[in-house]
Amino acid sequence: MKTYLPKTIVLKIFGFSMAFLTLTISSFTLLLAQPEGKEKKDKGKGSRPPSGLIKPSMADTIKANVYADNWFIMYINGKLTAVDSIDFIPHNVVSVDILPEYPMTIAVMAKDNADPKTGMEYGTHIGDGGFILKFADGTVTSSKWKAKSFFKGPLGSDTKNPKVQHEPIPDDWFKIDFDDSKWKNATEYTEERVNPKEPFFKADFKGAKWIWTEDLDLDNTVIFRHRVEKEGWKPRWNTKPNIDITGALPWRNEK
Ligand SMILES: [Ca+2]
Ligand SMILES: [Ca+2]
Repeated sequence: MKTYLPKTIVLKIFGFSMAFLTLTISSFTLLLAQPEGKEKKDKGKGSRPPSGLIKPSMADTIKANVYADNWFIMYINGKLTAVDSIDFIPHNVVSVDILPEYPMTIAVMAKDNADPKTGMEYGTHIGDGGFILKFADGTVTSSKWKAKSFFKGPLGSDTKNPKVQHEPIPDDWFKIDFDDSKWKNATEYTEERVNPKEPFFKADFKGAKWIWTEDLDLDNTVIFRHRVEKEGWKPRWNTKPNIDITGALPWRNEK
């Protein structure tokens, strides 16, 4: 016995198969076309710099860990780089990525928590300072740093009749060419003396020394400066920022 499918059914099956095949081919073509289209779009956005330009990458950056009792502001090569995000307590570690360029001039203003009129905190308490820093390039605080106090008090530790001494802070204290040659070297202190709080022990400060002036208690505003040399160093990158920050730092308008 011979069996056959009616002509209409055969046509329908054939038509369906053809439609399925066309759909498959067009999907495949679309899939192939997509990466090319995306690539073209990215190129249009200018992800690739003009030839000859080399941008720094995250691999060129280093980690900077800083801890101040109680507050600091840090400039590197004359540029504002980090500010302690918490003025007073809790004591915190500020950890930021920096793009190092050598020679590197580091300028830090550190402040103990002290009333400008009495030099004391919590009424009649004499608080102490302390500063420590470590960069992943091996830069650490030590007595090789320069240190100078600009606010001392209460003079003679006299808490009954407190007197203070302020010295004007030079406008250009953070600049690369500021002359600190007559400043004394910083004094190193032990960890026990400064008594840092928990966050200090969670960050890498290995090899760094606690520093301040020779008076950890009465000197309340201290500026530290240090220059890191790296002979023969050249940046791997050749791009420079075109950023004007005069409006962002109104107290620092360049003349
Ligand atoms: Ca103090
Ligand atoms: Ca303090």
